[in-house]
Amino acid sequence: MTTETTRLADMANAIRALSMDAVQAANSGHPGMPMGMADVATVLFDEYLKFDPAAPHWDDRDRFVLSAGHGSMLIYSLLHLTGYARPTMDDIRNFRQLGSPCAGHPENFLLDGVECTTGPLGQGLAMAVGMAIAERHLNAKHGDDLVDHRTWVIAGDGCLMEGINHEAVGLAGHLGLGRMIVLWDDNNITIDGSVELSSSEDVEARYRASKWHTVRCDGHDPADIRRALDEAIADPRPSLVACKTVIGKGAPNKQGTSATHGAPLGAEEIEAARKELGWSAEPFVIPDDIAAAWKKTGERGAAAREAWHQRYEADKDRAEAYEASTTLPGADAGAVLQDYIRGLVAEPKKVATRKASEMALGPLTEAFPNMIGGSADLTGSNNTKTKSTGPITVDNYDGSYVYYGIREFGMAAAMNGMALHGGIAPYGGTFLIFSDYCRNAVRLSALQQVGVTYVFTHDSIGLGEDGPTHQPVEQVMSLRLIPNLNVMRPCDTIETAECWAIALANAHTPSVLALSRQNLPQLRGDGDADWAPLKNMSAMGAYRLKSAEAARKVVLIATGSEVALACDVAKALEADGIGADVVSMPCMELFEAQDASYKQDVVPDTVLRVSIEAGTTLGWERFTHGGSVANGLNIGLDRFGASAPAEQLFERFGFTVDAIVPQIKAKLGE
Ligand SMILES: Cc1ncc(C[n+]2csc(CCOP(=O)(O)OP(=O)(O)O)c2C)c(N)n1
Ligand SMILES: [Mg+2]
Repeated sequence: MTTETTRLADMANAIRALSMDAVQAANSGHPGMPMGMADVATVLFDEYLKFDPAAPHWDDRDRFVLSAGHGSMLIYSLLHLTGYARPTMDDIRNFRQLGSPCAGHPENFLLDGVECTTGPLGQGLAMAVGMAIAERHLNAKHGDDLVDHRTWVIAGDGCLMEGINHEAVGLAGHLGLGRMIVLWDDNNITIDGSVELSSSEDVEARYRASKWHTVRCDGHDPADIRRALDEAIADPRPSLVACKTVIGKGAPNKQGTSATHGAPLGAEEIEAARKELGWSAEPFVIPDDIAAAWKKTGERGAAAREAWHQRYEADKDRAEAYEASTTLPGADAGAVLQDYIRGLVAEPKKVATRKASEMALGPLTEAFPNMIGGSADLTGSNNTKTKSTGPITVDNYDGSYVYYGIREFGMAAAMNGMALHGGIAPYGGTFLIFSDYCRNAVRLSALQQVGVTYVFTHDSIGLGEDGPTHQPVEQVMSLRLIPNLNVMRPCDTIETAECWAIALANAHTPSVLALSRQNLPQLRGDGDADWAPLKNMSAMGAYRLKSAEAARKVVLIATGSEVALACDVAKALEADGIGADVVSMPCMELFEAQDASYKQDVVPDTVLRVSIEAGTTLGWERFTHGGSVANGLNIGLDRFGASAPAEQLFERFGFTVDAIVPQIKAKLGE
């Protein structure tokens, strides 16, 4: 062997040793994938990937996504060996243990160099599509001098088999994201055994049909890997590099079988692997010469980063433009909406909240060109497009609107990727009912702490004639189950604008806007103009929209389209001398975050409380039950809807003054 071949083999074996030893120590984990892809990853990091462990957030770094997140020891090994501050060797020793950043699957919020959280197969690759869109978009704006990086993905058979892969690959091919390169760990093995057990697909043919370039290589031959990567880089299309590998490569008795996929190799097999690989070092010890070789690899990118900084410093105007266009809206969003909201106070508008969202997006997208919108083929229904947002196309990445096609999951994952890339505030729409199609990506927005805004319209039986397949029942409440997600259901134009301001102000908490198809009266306005600046009432999560006139006997709590109904119910009760507060609760999560005295003031547990929401009642008890009075009422819908005009459905399912008032009176014993 030449010294160069030996050097690369030693470096790859360091990954193999760390991976099998860490999994053995944890007595859980996945050694097969890191051992199989060690050679490919070594060539990638040693010669191709643009990165600098000393500056892990450098804007123009290449993005590396380990989509096959179960192979987490691969990325932990790479980060450690190339000189990132973390993980330390102790972190790796504590792989999968409480407190170690080396979690079971890679988490973006635990380690620099982990660009996104992976483990749910397929989503890493789909997020990489969003990163690649962000890169091309910013490149179109600022040129090669400031934005010129690639997005590399390591994906397994599972990532390519998942449904989301079809969406992601279709979108990337259509948009011609030529700087995205997927390295497929083509080992023909999944958990159950051979891929042939479950698939007969010609993966490469599918990619080619979706306008991708494909090339094959021997994933254990550095020269062949180089040849394939060079070809991938040279081709203007996104590339799939099928790397033929042996899972668990180096474990003499288990390699090539699913036995290496997700279990420790065992002391005996590790001993045999050490012999096979010629690796005599103790566990968690890297021989000095090999550690030095890896260190050098980690220092390779410093020059490129330095050169980038020099270009950045050289042109002050360009640098300022870059900073301005990559700074997220944040709290400025609220300021931008002030005039618009004052206009609504002066001249109330009765429109659907999906329309109110479009109206708020007008000034927002004009003020913040880094808002990239889109819809999964429901642009006209989700009202996500504004005058100032032109499409992003293969010929013009400078636009700010993505026609995602009928790809809800792909859209949501791509939005996560854009947000993770940085410099972009993504938002995208579909019908609320199809949030279930992209739910795991919504969950990953929350877990990854990224500021993605979901515009989910047609939020209840109020959508009418499309019927129960399209009418959300459990969706609003079930989205509220996801931690670190603000689910907002505004009741009118002003609340919708406030919710947009909240969504954009939270760069680390994603938001769902649940918006109506049907027109809703504007309920806010009175007293709003007294504030300067305007007070964002929705930011409290819930607030008293109307105070009882007669002695207060009931507090009505409602969201979205049912707030107007609650106002009508209150009016009827007041006519009979029963005082009723109306509380609008656009966001349960934000209300829960308020202090106890505010919560007690708005939703006192000394008065009968009644919730009204055209959806699942489960969960509302926390605001209506307990305290010093009898348990309250939960008016909602715990069955599927029906196909009919909206007004008839609200009538049929009891969302009327006539149906609700007697129930409240009975509770009060009146
Ligand atoms: C969406 C999803 N479904 C199932 C799993 C559980 N799972 C983890 S790895 C894996 C097999 C993946 O096979 P492959 O990508 O070929 O990985 P390899 O065995 O080659 O390492 C499965 C089913 C998961 N992590 N995500
Ligand atoms: Mg596999």
